[in-house]
Parts: sequence; structure tokens; C-alpha cells
Amino acid sequence: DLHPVRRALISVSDKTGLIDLGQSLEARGIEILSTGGTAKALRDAGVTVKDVAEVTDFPEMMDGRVKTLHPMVHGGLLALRHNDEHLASMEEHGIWAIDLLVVNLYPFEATVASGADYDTCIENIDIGGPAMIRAAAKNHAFVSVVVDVEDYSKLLGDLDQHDGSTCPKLRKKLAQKAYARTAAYDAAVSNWMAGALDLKAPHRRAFAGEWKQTLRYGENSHQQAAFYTDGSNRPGVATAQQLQGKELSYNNINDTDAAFELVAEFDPTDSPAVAIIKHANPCGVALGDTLADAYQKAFDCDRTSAFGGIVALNQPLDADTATKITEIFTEVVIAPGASDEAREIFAAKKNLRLLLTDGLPDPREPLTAFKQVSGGLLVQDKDVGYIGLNDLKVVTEKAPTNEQLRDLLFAWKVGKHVKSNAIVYVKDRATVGVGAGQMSRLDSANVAAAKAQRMADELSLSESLAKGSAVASDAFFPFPDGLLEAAAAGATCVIQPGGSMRDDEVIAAANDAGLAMVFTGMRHFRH
Ligand code: 93A
Repeated sequence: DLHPVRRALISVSDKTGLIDLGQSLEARGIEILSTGGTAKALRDAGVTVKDVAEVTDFPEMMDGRVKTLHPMVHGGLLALRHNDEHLASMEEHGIWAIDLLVVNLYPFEATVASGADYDTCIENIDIGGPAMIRAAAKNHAFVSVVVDVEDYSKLLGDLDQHDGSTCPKLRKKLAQKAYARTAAYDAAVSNWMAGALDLKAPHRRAFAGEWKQTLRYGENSHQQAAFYTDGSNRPGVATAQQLQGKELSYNNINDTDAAFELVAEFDPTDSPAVAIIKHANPCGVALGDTLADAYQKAFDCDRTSAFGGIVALNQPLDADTATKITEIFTEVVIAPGASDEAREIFAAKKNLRLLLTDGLPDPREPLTAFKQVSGGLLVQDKDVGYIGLNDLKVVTEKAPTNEQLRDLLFAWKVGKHVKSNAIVYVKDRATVGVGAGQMSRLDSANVAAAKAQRMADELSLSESLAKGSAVASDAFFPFPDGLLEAAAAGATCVIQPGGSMRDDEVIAAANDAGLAMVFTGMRHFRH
């Protein structure tokens, strides 16, 4: 049923739109109750407000920890207006009904993101706000609860349409949104505490995100989709600024994330790096003397697949690289910044999406990864495993040269970001063949080799790009066949975890083929 709004309680940390709202409610004859800072802001703007402290007959106390936690407030929010007993209690205790609650919470997520100390974060856990929100949302049969500044106009529109009342459909929608907000808020608190305690993934975790945008559709056009942020403010696709181009699609976001996470593996102070991604797998990754050089080398790995790809850079986009990128159709470019000249070059390509971030994601930051399965969620530590030179064990008669070691470690880092089974051929700090997502390791080795050969044909080279390459395998070779396939394709050195029952056979085959091979002792499955 329609329900008239006579009395409102407003208590907001984010005061955006507050004065307008207060004035609009007052103009509609609605009495306004409010807490300290909110009341002051409204009064300063000439809006008549009653202090909650006057209603509760208690001062705000304990640094504001207790301001609205009182039966005069919660009774007013929770009382069923058609229940005689409830009405009698209201009468007996002088409780007045509150028909509208407008609350936004202490900015806990923003406080954490700002790097505030532990005690400051604790002080920014809102208790009274969520309590009121949950009470009002429960009683949405009578009470409207607004937790989002963007809903102020919706509320006022509804009041106008219904002569000072709100309709049940709006109240129900607002209540659903309200519980989403308090759930996300508590999840943020719990996850922050898990981080502060250094708890690992298997511990009890809460799941929630903050709605960011509705997407046109999901992976396919018959699937609805939306994009949520986790409130962490990490540099990445969720917090990037889009400077131009059409709205990002679901697949764009997924691929852009894969591209940026991969390129972030390479320290920008060591070398410029470029990754080109298609369908969440790299079709070219390279380090270069310049960013443009790195792009060219990444592009030359698989020019066919790079068409319509997603490009990630580990350094700000410069004019040379921008010019090269615009030579073919590219869906998205993501980079930690861009020069003015580069932006101008891109501006001529209206459809090209350019995303800029404040830096790179930290590939070693311990985070939690989720995967949905029927009826549940799989939770694990994100794969932040790292292999350096000192972790490598040479297992063949031949030891790799320094050049080979450099390429092996590069191939290993790329392989971590390729769907399993992953086989990656690398030459001169650039991929020359990537085999991804095959159900057999041998097939992945074949696919990567075939790509290296095809690209060589396209470039009219006399031998495969994989000739003289370093090859990485994301998991051990269970049999010598995959390794021999790589050798046949032209690989001269191998990096792989080791640990197979048949390691001896595989090492013997490597020796026979004259390969140098190192074991990492770590696997990088990615499914
Ligand atoms: O410290 S609290 O958890 N204790 C309360 O009783 C309480 N009531 C409202 N925080 C409380 N609030 C929050 O105060 C609201 O959720 C809002 O974010 C903020 C508004 O304070 P002010 O009006 O003083 O700016």
C-alpha cells in the first residue's frame, strides 16, 4: 500500500545532495530528525531539523559511537503501523513513527583504501547506521530506506507521484539495496580484518562487492551482466579511468584484466613490456628496448590473433607506441598513464578504448581468488608464486647460458598467465609461440610450434620462429613426448617444474636431444 511520509531521519557521512534533499523534504511538510554533523549542515542551510538527541533524551556520546542506538529511534523504525500492540507500545513510551530513513555509512572502505592505521579503521566501522538501515529495510512495508545518494531523486519523484506517499514497489527495491549495502559493508570489515590478521584463504571469508555498472550483456548476448568493485582501489581494470571508446563489455573487462595482470609481472624500471591478449590468453608478450619495440615484438608473435586484441603496457603509453597500435584494430589499451601526444594520436580512433591507471597491480600481493561451482565457491590464495634465478635447478648435462636463463625465466612468467596446459616458446625476450588450454601437454607443444611456423611463413622466414628458442611448460612433462616435440620445433632449453614419476626418462631424453633443462619446483596451473 501507499504509505505517507511524515517524519524522516537523516544521518549521512557523505553529505552530497544533502541540502537539496533536506529542503525538498521540508517543502513537502516532512519533519526531519538528524544526527550531529548532518543536523548542523542542514541547519546551516536554513533547514529546520530536530536533533536525534532531543528525541532520545540522551546526548550523542562516546565519540559518537552511541547516537542513534535507542528504542525511540529503533521503535520508530520497526513498529508495525497496523498492529494494536505495537501502537500501544508507541503510545506508552511516546515513540513516534519514522517513515523515511536516509543513511550512508562511515566511509570504512575508503578509510582502509587510504592506508589509515588500524585504530582509525576500527573507528570507521559504523554500528548505528547499519542497525537503522537493517531495521528500516525489515519494516519496508511502511518505511522507505535510502542508502545511496543516487536514489534521492527517485524518492522525491515517488513522493510527488503519490501525493506525499511512497509506493510499496519502491520501498521493497530500496530495502533490497539496503541489505546489499550492509552485507557488502560487513564483508569489507571482515576481509580487512582477515588481511590484518594475515589469514589465508581457507579461513571464513565474506563475499561482497560494490555495484559499479550494468553491462550490456555477459559473455554472450543472452546473458545479463554487471561489474562490481571490491572497494580495494587497487590499480587495475576495475579502477581504471576510461578516456575514450565505447563502453567496456564483459569480455573486454575479463581480457583487459588478464592482459594487465600479465604485463605487471615485468618491472617497468627494468624494461618496457607489452602483452597482447585474446580470449584471456596471450598471443604475444615481449620486453623491448623501447615500449614501441616491445609492442612490435609482441605483435610479431602472432599477427593474426593480435587483430582485435587487448593490449597492456607496463609503462605509460608514448606517441611511438600509440602510432604502432593504431595501425591495426585493437579493442582496448590499458596502461599506467599516457603522454599528451599519445592521447592525441588515440583521439583520432574513436572506437579504441583507452584505460589509464595509477600504476600497476602488485603481482606478489597476497590476495584471495574465487571460482564459482554448482552450489558453492572455491576459494584459494591467488597464484603469486615467484621463481628467481636462485630457485632454478639445472638437471641436464648442458647448463643454460645466461641468455637462455633470461629467456627461460621470461617464458616461465608468461606461462603462469596462459591457460593450462601451457607451452610457451620464447626468443630474445619475446614469445614466438604460445600453446594454451589444450587437454594434452603434447597438443599444447604442437599448437605453439605450429603458430611459430605459421608466423615464420607469413614473414617469409626460412626457419620457424621457435628455432633456437627457450620453452616453458607450466607443469611437468609426464612423458618425454611433449619435450621432444618442443625440441623438434627448435627449442634448445627448457624450464618446467619437474616432479614427474618419469623425470629420469624426461631428463635422459633432454640429454639425448642436447637440451639444457632447469626445474623450478613450482607449478603454475591456470584453469
Ligand atoms: O558510531 S556509530 O556507529 N553510532 C551510532 O549510533 C550512529 N548513528 C548514526 N555511527 C552512527 N551513525 C552514523 O553517523 C551514520 O551512519 C552516518 O554515517 C554518520 C552521520 O554522522 P553525523 O550526522 O554526525 O555526520
